[in-house]
Amino acid sequence: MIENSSLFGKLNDQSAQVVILGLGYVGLPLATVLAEAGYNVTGVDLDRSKVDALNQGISYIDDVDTSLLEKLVKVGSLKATTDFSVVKEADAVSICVPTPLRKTRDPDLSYIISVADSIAPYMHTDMVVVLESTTYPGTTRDLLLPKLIEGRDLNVGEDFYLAFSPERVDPGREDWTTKNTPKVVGGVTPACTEIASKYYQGAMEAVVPVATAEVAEMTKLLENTFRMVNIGLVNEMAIMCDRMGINVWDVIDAAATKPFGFMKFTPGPGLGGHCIPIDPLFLSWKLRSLNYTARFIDLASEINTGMPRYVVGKVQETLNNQGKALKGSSVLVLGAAYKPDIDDVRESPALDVIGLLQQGGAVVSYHDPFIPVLRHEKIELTSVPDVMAEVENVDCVVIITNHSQYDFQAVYERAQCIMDARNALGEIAGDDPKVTGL
Ligand code: SAJ
Repeated sequence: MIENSSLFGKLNDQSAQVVILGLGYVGLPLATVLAEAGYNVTGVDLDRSKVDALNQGISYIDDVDTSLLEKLVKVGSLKATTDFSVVKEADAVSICVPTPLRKTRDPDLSYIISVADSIAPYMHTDMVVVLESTTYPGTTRDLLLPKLIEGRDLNVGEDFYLAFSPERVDPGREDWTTKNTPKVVGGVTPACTEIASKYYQGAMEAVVPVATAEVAEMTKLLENTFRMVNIGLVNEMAIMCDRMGINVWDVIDAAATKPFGFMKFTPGPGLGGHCIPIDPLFLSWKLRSLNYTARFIDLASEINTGMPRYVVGKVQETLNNQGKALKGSSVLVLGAAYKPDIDDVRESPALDVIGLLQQGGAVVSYHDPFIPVLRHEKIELTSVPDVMAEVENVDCVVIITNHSQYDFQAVYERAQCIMDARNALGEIAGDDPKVTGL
């Protein structure tokens, strides 16, 4: 009986030794929550600066409070190392390493493979391993499991346990955190689901056991594909409304008054971030290997990746209305981060818009209060020091990221013309022809 195993007992009273592999925006919050719950947690990362910072009780992740980290390190509940051999003493291991896409847009599982190879020599009986990195269905069972048991007499679901649990960390969000966001857990066997659920039940407010690791892997992909496809839909709505001379923002606000059966998404200059543009492509890649085309994902991806070019076309239209050509005009890109009030430019549409403007012969500058320098492919720009002076000086301002600290009333009054890709001006502009929207 599982309940009689020593592992179950250690998970039940949180006396278990826990190892978190990867101390980034997922791993560090997870390590902190598990240590706070009473587990004895060791974080492992190849980045010595992360390991040193953690051992000094210094948080390098905004979502993790330094005073809490300092307390946990001081009482000995949490420490860090670069040495994977700590796994040989571990009762529970969570893998929180990146799963990016390659340049060819297919999944890069090299981090998962590297970690699996690093811990395989230390695998032992009576332990549970949980993969948290977003990936395509089947990774846990078909790729990770064989690497962990290769050459060892370990039977999954009997001697040790293996599961998948999607990370649902939204950096910067304060209402839903690692601790209170329901934790989906799916095992390679039912016993794996039970043990992995027990592991997280000791620290999370709600654990949602599901039948298999594949269900858990697919859950995450549905969550983020749902978002990506709906953003693609609303971006196409913006294009269609523009063709008909209808204000798409009025339409969306009116639709959002429906108290059921509708969820508000807003159009924009494209899809940024390390989750939404990426995760659905894991699914479409996997399905291609099964000779199936995930048409919604491909279409939404086509629409979303086409938005930067659509925005640049609108900039040309805006300048044209002023009797100016894009070539030789000065254009200020306002906001470079992929969404407001953060400092992350990964996959940001601002990068595409800047590149396309430069290709069109515009003299491009940018401002972002969180991003002092932009280096990406042929882009090498520094955020302008005086944003309002630049707003006044350029031929056109294009609003890409509506950081809350911008004074859009002042931007409207001082700019010669504006392309507003976020409806940041709202009612400020009225029907002023110097302003165009999506
Ligand atoms: N975007 C739109 N229109 C929208 C919503 C977003 O154009 O209606 C754009 C944003 O500008 C951004 C991109 O999509 O460029 C992604 O935005 P996001 O709000 O989805 O933010 P992310 O990338 O930080 O997504 C994360 C995800 N969290 C995890 O994967 C754990 C996502 O599942 C969350 O739903 C999302 O945060 C959130 O709700 O904040």
